[in-house]
Amino acid sequence: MGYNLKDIYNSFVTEGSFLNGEPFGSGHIHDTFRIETIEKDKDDYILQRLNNKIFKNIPELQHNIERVTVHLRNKLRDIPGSDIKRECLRLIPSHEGKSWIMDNEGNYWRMYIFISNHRSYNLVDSPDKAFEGGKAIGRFQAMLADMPGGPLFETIPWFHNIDKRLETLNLKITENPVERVKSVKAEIDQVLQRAEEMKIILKLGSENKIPIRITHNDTKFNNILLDENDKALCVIDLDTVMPGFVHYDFGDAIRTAANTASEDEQDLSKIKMDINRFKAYSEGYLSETGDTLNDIEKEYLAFAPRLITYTIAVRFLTDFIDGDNYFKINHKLHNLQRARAQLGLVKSMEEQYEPMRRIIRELTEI
Ligand code: ADP
Ligand code: GN1
Ligand code: MG
Repeated sequence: MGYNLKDIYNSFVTEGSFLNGEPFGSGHIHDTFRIETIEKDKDDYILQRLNNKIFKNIPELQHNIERVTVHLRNKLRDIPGSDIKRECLRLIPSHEGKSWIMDNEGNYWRMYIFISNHRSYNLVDSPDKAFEGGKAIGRFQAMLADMPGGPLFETIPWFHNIDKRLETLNLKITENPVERVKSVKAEIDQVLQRAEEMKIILKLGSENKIPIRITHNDTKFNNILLDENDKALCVIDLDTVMPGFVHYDFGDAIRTAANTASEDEQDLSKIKMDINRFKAYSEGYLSETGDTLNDIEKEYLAFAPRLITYTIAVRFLTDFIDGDNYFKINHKLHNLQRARAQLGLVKSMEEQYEPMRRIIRELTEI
């Protein structure tokens, strides 16, 4: 991937001069680079080659992010003491006035200011950090609740729709494109056994018992940056901000913030959901959103981590069966390893479902 990062960088309106660019972070979707500038008093940048196999309409995707970040910045301006540059992503315009460019090879690129002095965690090691994550996502949802201008574009249709995800899994099992189905019979069984109970959130939605709101839809913990004191700083990775149920964000954050092991842990005995971190995240989240959620939304928060962890397991397994076309992988069995780890986490959540429900009931007084 010999991209000419300097030329690409110079297509955007920047303050500092290009010093160097290195791969950065551990996202599974885009190619992300940190650009350092020569002048020490100028910002660094994050430059991303966008994955347009996954996101089919980059101009609409970018338009969503423009709308969301403008709205968040307007909100932050009204809050005394806000550090607007670090609490909200800022897109850098190109010389043509767009928030993205296309290079000569047809790659799409965008650039943000690098959020300085942040901390990013793939693994969370304390209830305090989980609490801060909950506050960050709760505040993010609350600030977007009154965004003007009609619904956001759906950047990936049916993103968390478990019916559609299972349909795709079944299709890939039938197609068996790379002859891997036989090797994953046990995992397929574990998925299919649970399929029926996972439909509940969609059912509540279709009965209008839970509303569609603006949600982030990719709240894994490394998409929530903390500051140098480990306090909530900024929610990033806004590609999937679109209409959704609050359960998707709550569930995905617990999947990562309360897991005692990494997302792809090979030793399944290490994987547990830590109930203290579950409680802390819930406290942080509800401190920002408690007043806005209806009783049914609150009641089903305890179920949400099971649904989203299961959904991600289905997606990893589907990608494995499909020959690894979606998620970036580090080795041949990576998606299978991830699917197994996520199924292990689902089991741990099932075992602790009653305490999870009790915690939510106590915190919400429903
Ligand atoms: P992906 O969809 O591939 O996960 P992200 O937008 O989440 O892409 O970016 C990947 C990583 O780059 C993030 O996890 C984070 O570590 C880092 N990152 C992204 N944007 C910024 C930013 N504006 N400032 C600092 N770090 C960032
Ligand atoms: C991807 O973009 P990233 O790495 O933050 C994925 C999420 C999955 C996650 C699993 C657009 O998130 O849905 O939950 O990997 N994002 C997209 O780690 O598919
Ligand atoms: Mg990310």
